[in-house]
Amino acid sequence: MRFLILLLIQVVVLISLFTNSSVLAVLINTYYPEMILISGGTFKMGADDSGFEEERGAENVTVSSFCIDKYEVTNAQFTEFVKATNYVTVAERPLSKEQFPDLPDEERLPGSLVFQMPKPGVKQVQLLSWWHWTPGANWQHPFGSDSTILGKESYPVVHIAYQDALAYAQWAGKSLPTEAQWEYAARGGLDGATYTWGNQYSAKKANTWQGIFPFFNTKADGYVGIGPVGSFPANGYGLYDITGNVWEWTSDWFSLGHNNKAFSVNPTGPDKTFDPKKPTETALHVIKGGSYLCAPNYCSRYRPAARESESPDTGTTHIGFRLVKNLQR
Ligand SMILES: [Ca+2]
Repeated sequence: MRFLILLLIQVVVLISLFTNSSVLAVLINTYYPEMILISGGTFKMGADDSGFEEERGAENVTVSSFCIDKYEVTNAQFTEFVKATNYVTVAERPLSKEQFPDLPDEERLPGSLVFQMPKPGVKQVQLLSWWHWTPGANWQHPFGSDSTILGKESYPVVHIAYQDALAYAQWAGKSLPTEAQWEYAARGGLDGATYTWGNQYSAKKANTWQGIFPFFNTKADGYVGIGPVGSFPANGYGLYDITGNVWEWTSDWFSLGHNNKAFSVNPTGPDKTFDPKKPTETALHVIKGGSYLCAPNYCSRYRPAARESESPDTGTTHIGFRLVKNLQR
């Protein structure tokens, strides 16, 4: 049945190329109500004036029409996947002796990195010292074994490593977005704008950090941590939390800038990864959108052009994902 629906959609995609896409939109809305049909087009990918080297070399990029999830994948959706497949996430597996030969056994326990605000009164901390390896932290226990997602079914799932997101995508019959698909969708038709909603920062448009990161959060946007998906206004294409709340995996390898994408159609990223901030890492994927931990005084990555590299085996309390459905093969 699923195959027939997909076949039907592809036939309609072909017809739509010559007529109009309203039939396709109705079909998508019927069979994939959790997704939005994004009409393909050309946009300026990246930002030359943001002050971040990795975003430079903004170039025209074209993407074909595709569908993308309206929301970040939620705890409820991930629960369905795990119930159906008995999948065990990376954070729930012990660290192997082969990969980490020097670690003592007690440090091989399953776990993940959890953000912790410095203690009150602390005014200076080392960079990244707010991340704490926490045994027992995983998608079902985001802050360690004593924490729970009960009552947080509509929150985005977190502590998701790249291969966890891929496994979910395979089960759902969808794909991780390329960086180009993600950024085109995130811009919501506002080509060249700094934010998904325009050019002025607003605490009311996305779940970000207000106050001085990492020391205090004024909660001006209503949330100190992650919030239920859809708590902030949608962008121009009807996508919620595409910036802020949690970072989202893309399928591209990370490298600096965009010059390799000039005038390209449906780019899938460079052949290999390189991030001068992490010179020994050879496999880093692009994550997009920033999170509830992004503050104006720190990383400001709640922008469609913003990008960061992440190791595929790293989840943390602020990385999740959303998926696409490609309409053309
Ligand atoms: Ca997000």
